[in-house]
Amino acid sequence: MDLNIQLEQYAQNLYQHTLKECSKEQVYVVLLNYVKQALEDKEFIKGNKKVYYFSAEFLIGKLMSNNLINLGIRKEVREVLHANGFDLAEIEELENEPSLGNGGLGRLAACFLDSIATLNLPGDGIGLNYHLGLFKQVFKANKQCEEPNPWIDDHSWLNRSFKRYRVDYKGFSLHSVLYDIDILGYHGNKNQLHLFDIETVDENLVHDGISFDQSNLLKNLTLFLYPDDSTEEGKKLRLYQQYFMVSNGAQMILEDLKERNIPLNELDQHVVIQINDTHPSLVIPELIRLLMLEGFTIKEAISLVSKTCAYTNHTILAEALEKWPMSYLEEIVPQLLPIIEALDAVAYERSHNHKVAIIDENKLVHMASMDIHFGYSINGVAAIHTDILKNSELKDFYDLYPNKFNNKTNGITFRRWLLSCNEELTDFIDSLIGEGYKENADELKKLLDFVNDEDVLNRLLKIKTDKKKELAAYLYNHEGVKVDADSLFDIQIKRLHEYKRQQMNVLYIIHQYLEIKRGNLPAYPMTCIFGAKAAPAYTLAKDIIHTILCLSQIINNDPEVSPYLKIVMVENYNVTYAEKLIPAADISEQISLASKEASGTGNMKFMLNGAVTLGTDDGANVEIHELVGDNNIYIFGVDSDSVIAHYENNDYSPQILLEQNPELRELVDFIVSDTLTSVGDREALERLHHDLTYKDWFMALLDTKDYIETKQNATKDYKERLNWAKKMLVNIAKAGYFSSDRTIKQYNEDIWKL
Ligand code: GPK
Repeated sequence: MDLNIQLEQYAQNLYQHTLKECSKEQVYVVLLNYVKQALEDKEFIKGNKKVYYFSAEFLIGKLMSNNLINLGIRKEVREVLHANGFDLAEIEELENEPSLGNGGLGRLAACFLDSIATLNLPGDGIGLNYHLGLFKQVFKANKQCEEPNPWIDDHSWLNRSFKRYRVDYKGFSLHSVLYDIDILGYHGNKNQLHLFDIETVDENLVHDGISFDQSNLLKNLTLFLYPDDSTEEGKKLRLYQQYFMVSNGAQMILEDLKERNIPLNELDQHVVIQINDTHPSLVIPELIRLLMLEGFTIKEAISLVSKTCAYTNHTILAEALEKWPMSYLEEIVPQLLPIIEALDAVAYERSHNHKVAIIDENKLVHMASMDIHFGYSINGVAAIHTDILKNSELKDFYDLYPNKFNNKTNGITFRRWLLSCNEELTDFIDSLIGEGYKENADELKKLLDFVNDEDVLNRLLKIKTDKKKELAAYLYNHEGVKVDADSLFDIQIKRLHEYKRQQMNVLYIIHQYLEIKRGNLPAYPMTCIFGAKAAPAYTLAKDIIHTILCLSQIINNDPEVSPYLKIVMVENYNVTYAEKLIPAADISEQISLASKEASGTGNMKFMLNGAVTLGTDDGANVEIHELVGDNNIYIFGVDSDSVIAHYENNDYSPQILLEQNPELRELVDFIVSDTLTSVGDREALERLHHDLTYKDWFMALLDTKDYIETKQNATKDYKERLNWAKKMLVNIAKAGYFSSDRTIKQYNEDIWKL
């Protein structure tokens, strides 16, 4: 039936209005109901074997635009709405962004769900339905404050399921409820994201920002993602959450097999569980426990589960490799302890090496160790990351199980990160090489035919400028800052972490500020944009945000400086913001300390949208560098082997660097200058200054000089507009490798075998 007539019917049924009479909010609900029905009418992807992607985070972003694209009706919907006086972009804007993730790991899970469905593979996500999400970031007095981020309302994509399970903790049980979100493949059928919850969560428990009574599980279990774990109670709450996720997921999987009359001893032939980082690792002992309840011996259960589970590692930072005290497990899930002890014994029998123990001498249970011993695959997320796992971080495990280790370089879904967020560029690419690249991303290479075509290069520049103008208008409305769309947009958006080195970017900005003050004007005016949330208990990360906000206040209000330099730190950076920022970027900042960024995925999104990378040879930057070649990327900094050697020899000293390098000292000292302390909190600024001077654990000062020089070169090159456009074109053309469709094909061929 005609789309217009159908939407009119929804408007009539819901509001007794014609479309034209509806408010924007009502039009959103009309569209939501229409699309939800269209999704309901789609078939589930079927198959003999299915992957379950277990993840604490699913950073799915708004879903309307992507569902319209995958249904193949976005343009048609736009026209119908337009004919009725509405702008689709404005309607899409009204959707709340689900706050179910934190950073790259959660966004990767979301891209993977999209690609799994697009490749017509049976695969569902398993996670939790956090009511208040991570947190909403607001800036007050140049500082990050945290507020709850409620995202669920009457009009969401969640579908209530009838499935319910009982999850036993020591002394009590919780009954779950389940919400499902349909995940539609591009022009295809659907899978689901299953989000478990309890019925009794009480959002009114929260007061003063995001604090709440952490003891009352019935009311708080699924309030927040990553509740504050600086207290013991908070740590335990995270354990309660993890067990809730995996027990529900495991029960659902076994129930499904039974319903399909599949004998449970064939588990591994019908199910793969992909464990996304260590948060879901307890699924291993839980599944073993459930199988034992079904009559399997522990030996049989271990063997089955070991053929079913696969683990992905996302970092070499020790802080993210979880270790749980046995005493917590005893207190919360005592039923798992004998199983974990048995697993520890098997691990020792196999290895005779305490370095790969599951339970260490301090009675800590190492989740990653359990995953590696009792999963059949362990993968890193970029080539260099997997190499570091094999050769240093997890070397003892690699020696034990060389065949389990494999690399799966991350990817991104082009549906969201090109088709949805940059329609202008998408249409232009369509006009040059056709639409084949939407199913087969490698075809983007055909763009290389146009690398000397001036018309094409000029069109590319024009599209970039248009996206920058759009962003500038948005920044003016939302951040109250006027930026010049003709300046170079330099963007660093990612979680705030010392290893990602936003503080090094700060030193660059200070350098530019001081130079401009001395009358040395830059080669090109620049707008430096940041977006980042800091973990609420991560003091130094918050100090870095504070410094950026203070700098922006000083610089943007200085008439001598602001024509050449502007600083914007956007509030509450999230997926929706990324979709506006990335298409408008000229330079993509990927400046982590070599060896520390497992992959990065923002780097891929920028590249696909024609930004040029300024980065270290770290994570997937290494593969980007190989693909685009030296001329189309700006690489600087010490390499990962040297960094690893510095840590091993313990020979890095920021103090010595500062003594030898007065220019560097001037930059660092500016952090505690009168200029900055006049607008900032002296204590916070001094803390950062002190850290950089005496500790600098992630060696920002080691690369600062090279970073500044390389960025100056990029700025100079940027002036040669056509030459720069060639770099943009090559980056887009070579981005095909980073489609998550490619990544998922490799997961399937090497690990899942669906
Ligand atoms: C890695 F360990 C973790 C974590 O807890 N959260 C997270 O977002 C990221 N990550 C890595 O930092 C990125 O380099 C990587 O691209 C991303 O996971 C996806 O693999």
